[in-house]
Amino acid sequence: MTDFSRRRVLTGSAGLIGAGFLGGCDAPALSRLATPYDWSNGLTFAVQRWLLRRQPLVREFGPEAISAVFPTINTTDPDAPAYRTSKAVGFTDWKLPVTGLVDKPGAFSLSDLKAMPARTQITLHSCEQGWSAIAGWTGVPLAHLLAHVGLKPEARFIVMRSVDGWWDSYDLFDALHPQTILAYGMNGGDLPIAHGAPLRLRVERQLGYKSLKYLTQIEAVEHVDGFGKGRGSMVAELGFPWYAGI
Ligand SMILES: Nc1nc2c(c(=O)[nH]1)N[C@H]1C(S)=C(S)[C@@H](COP(=O)(O)O)O[C@H]1N2
Ligand SMILES: [Mo]
Repeated sequence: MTDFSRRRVLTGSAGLIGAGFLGGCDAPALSRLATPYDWSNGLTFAVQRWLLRRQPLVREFGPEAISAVFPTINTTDPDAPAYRTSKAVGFTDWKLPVTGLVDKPGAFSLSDLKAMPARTQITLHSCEQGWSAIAGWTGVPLAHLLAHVGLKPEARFIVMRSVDGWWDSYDLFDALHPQTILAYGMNGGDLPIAHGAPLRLRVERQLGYKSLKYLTQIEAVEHVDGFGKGRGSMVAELGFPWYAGI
């Protein structure tokens, strides 16, 4: 990008903020502007949303680009008793509740999800801990599941929970992106336990930590203030930003 166009982008986004974009938005990334870091994070968030306003796809690779080794990190085999029982029967008893601000709340088995339209994408995963790797992911677009249960107009964030206590929230900008999928397959096979079986999120425009593994629940909400300490995610309570855009 030239200096000129960079300046135009920044001026444009400042205008956007000035016009009330910031004031009218309660995304956790924008709601706490206590420190210079919060301000710069809020600006990055606004610029990213503005640059990607037409929701372009992230780069997808051919099968030859798939990494020979894709690291596994943090939780790799949850020890929750309910998880172990379900794992022992190949997750045939597993169900994903979808609740909150939806017209038809429901609970979906793995075969329910596999019967829905599937998307396969070979993408680059970048972990905040300093590594990246390419893999192919297969799953149902979150937008499809949300349309299936009927998102109510008041819904503005999607809160997800995992069996190991991780939880996070996503604005609809990320939740409805075509490459945001609930993945049950990896590199042509079943999703391995270490990578989040039976179901993990892939949210491709965010760093690795936003792609929750071992999903247990999806809830549509209007505000995220009421969850935990009101910071929008478990990792935000540990000091990472709620928003991790790349
Ligand atoms: N539930 C849960 N989700 C998680 C994590 C975790 O420990 N628990 N680790 C996160 C981080 S930091 C990264 S980089 C990716 C790692 O996914 P992988 O183990 O498949 O490489 O999962 C993310 N999602
Ligand atoms: Mo990560």
